[in-house]
Amino acid sequence: MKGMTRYSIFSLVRNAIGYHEGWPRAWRSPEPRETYDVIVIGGGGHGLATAYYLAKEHGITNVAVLEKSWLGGGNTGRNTTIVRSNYLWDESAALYEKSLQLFEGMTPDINFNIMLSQRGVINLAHNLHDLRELTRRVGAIRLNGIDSEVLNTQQVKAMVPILNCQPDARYPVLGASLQRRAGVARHDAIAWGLARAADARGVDIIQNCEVTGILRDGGRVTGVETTRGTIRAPKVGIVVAGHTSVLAAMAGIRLPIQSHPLQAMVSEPVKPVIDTVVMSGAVHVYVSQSDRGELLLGAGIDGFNSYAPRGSLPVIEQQMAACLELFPIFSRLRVMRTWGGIVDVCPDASPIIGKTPVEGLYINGGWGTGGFKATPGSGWVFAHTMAQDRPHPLNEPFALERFTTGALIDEHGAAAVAH
Ligand code: FAD
Ligand code: PYC
Repeated sequence: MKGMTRYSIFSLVRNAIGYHEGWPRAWRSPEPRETYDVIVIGGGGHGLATAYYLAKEHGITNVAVLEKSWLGGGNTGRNTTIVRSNYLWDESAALYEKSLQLFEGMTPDINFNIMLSQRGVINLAHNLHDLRELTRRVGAIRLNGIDSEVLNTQQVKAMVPILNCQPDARYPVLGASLQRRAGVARHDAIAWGLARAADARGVDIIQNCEVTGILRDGGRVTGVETTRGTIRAPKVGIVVAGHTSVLAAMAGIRLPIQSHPLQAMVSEPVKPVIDTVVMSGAVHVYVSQSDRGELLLGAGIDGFNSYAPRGSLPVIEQQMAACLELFPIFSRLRVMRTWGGIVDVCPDASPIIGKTPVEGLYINGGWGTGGFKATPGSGWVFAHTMAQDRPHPLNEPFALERFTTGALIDEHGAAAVAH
């Protein structure tokens, strides 16, 4: 309470008993106009960040974000909130580091607390190969000026006392990599804060507006068909995560993307037991603890393709088995909820951000299991690409053409969660 004014205490009490009545809307709910300068399809974090940076960095405010359901109801609201920039290749390191830096300045920038908690992310090594690979990665990451370090078993145990570090464990812990600036951020806050900030700059955010067709005049895009009528624009960005290939197909473009379910779960809340994020790519489980005390657990993708945002029981079972090998102390915890999202996976586990063969049509997708951490960076480079009709140097390597030139950016290892 220290530092709170009498007004804010009064306001807190009044709102607590007043059913939140009379609160102003955080963003408007306008009817769609007939035309805009730019249409962004998809009201997840990446679409909202694109709209925000179009307005803020490029002065383009005649923008509509079209969302088929509610803001952040896709992967933005379903992910496990891990942010980090410990990627192997220079191209990825630069992009994800830009994003982490934008996250570091985002709360004051959009005047909304995104609850960035730089509690560190630990990636475990369970055998000598893991350890050598991880050590090589740490070297590459540091060469790009990004913080990363190798921990030995004792250092891991000191940071995560509840981790089973016995030498005879089924998955012995031989060491780990640590990025101290990595951590978690509140996913809903990022969607809501970006929506409010974009709206304040004049962007129209239109929910319950599904894009059902992409309009072309020869080789140019001219707008979209939606469940709320035709909306025209000379520039259209597709930012729809698991549905990227569906939307691209509406414009006659075939993408090398597959959509898979990715699941996560939370336990009942308990007192603080783990104050960092622990991931094991080899065992396929990762754990952090939420502000409410729940253990937040995730695994790899479900192997089958699907557009239904739920997964299968065997993946949950396998994930729980792995989790209990690493953290026997969790054996009596109850799982409260499980859910899934649909992730869009490229063959090289890197995203596609750039122009398409259709003039005025741009794609930002293929983030697979790891796009939350890229939210502001992705929006920032995509806004540049759409505003200037050419990629920013940071997203130039992530063009669609790489699948014909062969200049792939293979980040399967850095994905941390198999995809
Ligand atoms: P979304 O938030 O999915 O937004 C796309 C929007 O497009 C949706 O709201 C959807 O409704 C809308 N849309 C789709 N079709 C249409 C249409 N026809 N018309 C209009 N709108 C449409 N990444 C990390 O970095 N760290 C993590 O810890 C992490 N954990 C994850 C855990 C799980 C369980 C899942 C599922 C994903 C996780 N990810 C994580 C990945 C991350 O969530 C995504 O890569 C990222 O959120 C994608 O953001 P987005 O804005 O592109 O997508
Ligand atoms: O990319 O760090 C990540 C991640 C964690 C969980 C899912 N993706």
